[in-house]
Amino acid sequence: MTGSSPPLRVAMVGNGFMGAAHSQAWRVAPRFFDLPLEPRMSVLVGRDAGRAAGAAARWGWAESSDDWRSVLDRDDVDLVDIVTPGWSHAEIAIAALEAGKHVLCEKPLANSVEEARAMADAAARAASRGVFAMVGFTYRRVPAATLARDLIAAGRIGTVRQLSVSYLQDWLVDPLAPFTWRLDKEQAGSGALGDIGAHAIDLAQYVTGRQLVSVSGTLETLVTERPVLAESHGLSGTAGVGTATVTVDDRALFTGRFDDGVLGGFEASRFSTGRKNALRFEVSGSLGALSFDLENLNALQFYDGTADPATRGFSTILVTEPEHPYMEAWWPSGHLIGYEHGFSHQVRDLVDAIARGEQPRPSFDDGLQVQRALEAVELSSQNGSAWTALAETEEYA
Ligand code: SOE
Repeated sequence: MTGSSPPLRVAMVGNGFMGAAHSQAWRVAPRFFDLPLEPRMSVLVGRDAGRAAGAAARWGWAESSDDWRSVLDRDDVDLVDIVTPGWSHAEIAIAALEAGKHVLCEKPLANSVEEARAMADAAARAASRGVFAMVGFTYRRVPAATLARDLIAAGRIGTVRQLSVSYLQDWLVDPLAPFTWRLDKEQAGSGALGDIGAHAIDLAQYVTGRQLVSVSGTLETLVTERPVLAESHGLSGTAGVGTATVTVDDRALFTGRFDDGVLGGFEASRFSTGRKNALRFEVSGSLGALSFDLENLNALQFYDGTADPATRGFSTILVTEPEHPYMEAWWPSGHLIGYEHGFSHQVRDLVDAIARGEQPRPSFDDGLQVQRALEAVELSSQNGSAWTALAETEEYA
């Protein structure tokens, strides 16, 4: 516990699935990590006052509000955590940074490159005053993924030659699954591409330390009309009367060229029957390879090509040792962690960076880079999968 540390008073805007995950992290992180500032769960903001009050009571926020702007006027709020759909990120984040609040914003950063650029510019202005912004690509903080990054940076697989990254889910396989905000371009920006493909892009860039420079892609919508939503539960909900038109992709397939010439293969789909939350990568190098699957998130597969040929093969590293990233704070070796721990690690890293007066990563510039990749894939798909440079997205915006 950090009882004597100065407070970091947090307001969270949004109260859906991500609101629950972030609330848990704000509560748990200071109990397992020694943080230089003590997070206080001050205000939860939701559009519906009754729901916001209920969520605040359940998750442990001191107060609730139905007006995010009023929170920005308060002196007793230091950080705004944005867990709303993409369409509202830019407006809230820019206003919060201008009001002198640090910002944590869910991914993808925005619904367009234009919005993401405005957010990155606001973040740069704020950083010059010691106010910081971070985007929530939380899977960087799964210890096995962080370890993969460390091993690649240490040269353990030699020169990276190829990689493939996929993020596979199946919650839209049923054509009667109702229309939710994630299927509406106005609200979500894009479909599988932005919702889960954004994670794949960020993770690929983070783990390999490289940046995408051009892409060639195809987007596909497999079910174009769905029943309207009666009531939402988790990602989906119950169907009401009437239908709505799906305006985003269900599946995105693309290849991407990195700045050092490496070619990567990417897939993001919500139609991968049987795959629930399978974010996978495999990176192959001149001396070895690494392979990861979020559905088995405590494990990292490592092929050491320098080992004795008689016994070498992919081996499983159980990433639960105190020597592994973040793991010293948790349980004895072999006692597994879960999906939610990445959010606590995100809080730890954010709070540490703010206390040190340093830019937390992934920054809004990192979020802008991913947004440019998303927009380049969309442009490419509209142009018969033509290779499209990320730079072209700035002209397009
Ligand atoms: C739904 O596809 C979803 O909740 C995404 O929105 C999250 O970003 C991802 O982490 C899990 O799946």
